[in-house]
Amino acid sequence: MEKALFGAGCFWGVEDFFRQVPGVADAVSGYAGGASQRPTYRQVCNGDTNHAEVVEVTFDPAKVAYADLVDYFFKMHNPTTRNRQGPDVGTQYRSVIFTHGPEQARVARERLAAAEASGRYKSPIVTQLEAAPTFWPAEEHHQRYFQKHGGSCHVSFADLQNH
Ligand code: MHO
Repeated sequence: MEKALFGAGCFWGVEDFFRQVPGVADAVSGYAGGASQRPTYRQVCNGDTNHAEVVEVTFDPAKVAYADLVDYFFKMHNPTTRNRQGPDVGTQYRSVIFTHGPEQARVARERLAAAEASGRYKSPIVTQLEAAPTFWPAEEHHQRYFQKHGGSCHVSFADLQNH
């Protein structure tokens, strides 16, 4: 199993999306990229810590390639709005790929360039690529949030298949 770490806005929707991708064993909502240890949702929401809402994806590389996950990442959110995803505004909603090692970094750079070249977006991609820092899992009530409560905030995996 390998891990991928993505920030693409509100983690409820990012987690829900990646759980549905074949080859993904687990997706956990959490925080990364800020200054403090063991941040809470409230601290991250206030924007004081500079953590991003992120999702740690555990996947079987024999079933789904990291490059495919990165392609899904670009398609399931808007990578052209800086520190904003739809109605959610703030640095915690930034578009970011935290990479584990040079090979993931190379693939992420390459797929970002391909997304940019696709002509899919009207504005330049602002997604940040950074080496993965510590991942802090979010509080239990933020895990599987949409399974527990219903709702959505990103394109669904099913809808993406029909495009
Ligand atoms: N607009 C969303 C953001 C939640 S997300 C976990 C809400 O507060 O309902 O940041």
